[in-house]
Amino acid sequence: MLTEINFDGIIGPTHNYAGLSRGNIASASNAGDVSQPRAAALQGIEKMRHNLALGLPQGFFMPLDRPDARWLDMLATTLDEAEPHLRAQAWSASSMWAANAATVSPAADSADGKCHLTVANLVTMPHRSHEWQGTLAQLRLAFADPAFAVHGPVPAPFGDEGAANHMRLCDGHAGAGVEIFVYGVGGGRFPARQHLDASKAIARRHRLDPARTLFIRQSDVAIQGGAFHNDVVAVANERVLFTHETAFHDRAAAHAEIRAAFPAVEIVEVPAHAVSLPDAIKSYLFNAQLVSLPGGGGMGLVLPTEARETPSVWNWLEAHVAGNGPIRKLFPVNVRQSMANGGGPACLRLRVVADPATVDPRFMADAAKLDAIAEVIASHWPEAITPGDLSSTALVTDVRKARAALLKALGLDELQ
Ligand code: SUG
Repeated sequence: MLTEINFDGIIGPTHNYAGLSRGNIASASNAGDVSQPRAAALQGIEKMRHNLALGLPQGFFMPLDRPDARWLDMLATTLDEAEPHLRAQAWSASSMWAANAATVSPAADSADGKCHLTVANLVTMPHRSHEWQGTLAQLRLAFADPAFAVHGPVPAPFGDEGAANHMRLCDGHAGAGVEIFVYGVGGGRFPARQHLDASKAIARRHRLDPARTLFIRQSDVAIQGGAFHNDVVAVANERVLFTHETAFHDRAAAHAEIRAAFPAVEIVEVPAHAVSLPDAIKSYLFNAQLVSLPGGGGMGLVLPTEARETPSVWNWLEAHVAGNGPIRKLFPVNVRQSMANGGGPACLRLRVVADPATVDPRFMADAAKLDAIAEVIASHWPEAITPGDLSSTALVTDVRKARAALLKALGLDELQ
């Protein structure tokens, strides 16, 4: 049966704070801090356990091979000799943010009836520009069934950041939907990471119906305020679009276009006077998983604990839940280690509408498997990484062993 599956990126053993993402306020302000890869990865597992316990199908992706010596080799340098900025870019565990792995169009939206996935090129940020090769290898394995079509990246220089700038409205996940691609226009202090030409190329490649495909411009205010992806200011699930007032460039026109394409839409907009853009970004209110609770329980919002700690946000949410809004339940989860690099609950997952029976079972989670993964993490992931540790050869050996142990535990050695 077709259902929405959330694939979370398992947080890799090299998780660290190198301040690599310009325009991402958390990444910049925590640069140089000591990271806790073990705690980070266990927080990610805990989130998966939580969602599985809600009755939501859950999958996962493996961390990539980092530090990426092959990439440094292409730059004619080595882990020992690389300049510090290149070394940090080679070490990044940024593939944990699976929302940036690919753009996914469910089968019902495509002319050929296949579920299409295009791996994101992530070319705007050097540390993320070398993720797609490892991610593509994994997507080809997980989604090898003929129900899927897995595509390589859109060519540079057209920046593509995957599902983080893509929303879908539908009556039930399995049915045909309206796909909304949100793009940014450059020229400001911070880069626009999703380009319109990339989004259009993906829509063509996925054989989407132009009548059910929208391209909407992200507001400069949001980008320059630190919303480096649309999923920092908006999230959609089934008929609901949950969005901040400042998310789109031309708010009224965007809402009108969305209503015209999908008349049943329920737009839940948080006004800036209730929650300021800085509060929305600091709390990651919108970087939440808006999920349909099994058994007709309405929708729930799996959101970071930071949202509970931000009074304007929590007040708005409590009033919404107490009223007649579509979000019936709030589930704060602790993903602080990821949050400190600008990655909330929604960044950590990629949504794929699929029949779980068509997915390679090695990528599907159950409680026992999550326990086994947690055990590998607890015994192999480093407890802490300081900026100076990135030049330690002993640490390189340790993190490679850690990843190899995980691949082995899951029967995924071919990703070595
Ligand atoms: O690309 N942070 C990521 C966070 C991605 C969040 N994803 C979504 N919003 N979907 C980024 O900016 C920081 C890494 C560092 O600074 O070490 C980083 O890459």
